[in-house]
Amino acid sequence: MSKALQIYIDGTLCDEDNAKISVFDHGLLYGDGVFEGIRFYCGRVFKLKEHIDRLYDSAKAIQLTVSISHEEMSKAVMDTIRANELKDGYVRLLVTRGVGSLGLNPFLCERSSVIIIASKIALYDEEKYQQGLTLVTCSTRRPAPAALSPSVKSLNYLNNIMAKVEALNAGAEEGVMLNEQGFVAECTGDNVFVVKSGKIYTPPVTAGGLNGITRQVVMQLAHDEGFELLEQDLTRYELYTADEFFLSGTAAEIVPVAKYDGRIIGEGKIGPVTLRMMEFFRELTQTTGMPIYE
Ligand code: PXG
Repeated sequence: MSKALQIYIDGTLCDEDNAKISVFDHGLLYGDGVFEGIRFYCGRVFKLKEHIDRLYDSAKAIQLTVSISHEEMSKAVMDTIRANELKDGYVRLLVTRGVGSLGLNPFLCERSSVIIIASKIALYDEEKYQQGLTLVTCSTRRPAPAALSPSVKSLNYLNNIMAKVEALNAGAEEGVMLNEQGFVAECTGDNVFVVKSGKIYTPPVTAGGLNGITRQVVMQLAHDEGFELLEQDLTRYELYTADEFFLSGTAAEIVPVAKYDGRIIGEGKIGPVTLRMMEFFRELTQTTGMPIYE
């Protein structure tokens, strides 16, 4: 039997069986809260500062006061990984609105709660990283920024989950989500990139996707390696006719797409630019990040 995970809740580490929160927490009642998914590799946390900064930005945007500082949050993440004696894995960091009453008013919640889970994650089967994913377009659209900013990484993921359900029902691994105008926004938990005639394209954040940290890493790598990368509105046409198509995300890392809405992408196998980006990304994750055990 594997050892019980040590879960961080508001400054205390406890066994997973005892890691419990109130049924009156507005994170549960209303999806009122924010989260991050962070990876660590070879005993180093990848892009920790970027994730913590985005968490606090999400919190600020929904007027949620995080009870601890950025530095305390970083330390809590490190402590939780150490308590679980992990070197490679995935951290789920949540800040919930906290315990309140039955009623929407978030200001009746006394104190937000911080929950940190350090564990493992595998989104897609290993062979998909060689063969590529099958994608479909979802009819579920990303909400307009005026409804709910897609930049807020909130605990309310029902929009993305409904899109994922559509993709799975269609026998695909992932779904492409469009915005209200019909431009490509992102996938249900990953950002989208295509390659055409040697240039890399990705939708701008204003198209309705999250400004993924892996997305930013891909953009930086592309720049460093001399690729031309353009942020521009994309339609399904540009995805269908791409030479290569790949997704980026903390959980997914970089994963190629082989088939989309029945169309074979490029030659139907992992393309040279995607392969290079995967290699560069791997190199970066193995050699950078905040050391956990020093
Ligand atoms: N878009 C959305 C909607 C996301 O939730 C990304 C893009 C990629 O962003 P990062 O910063 O990770 O490169 C995300 C984050 C999952 C899962 O289980 C996915 C994410 C987070 C947590 C869980 O699929 N993706």
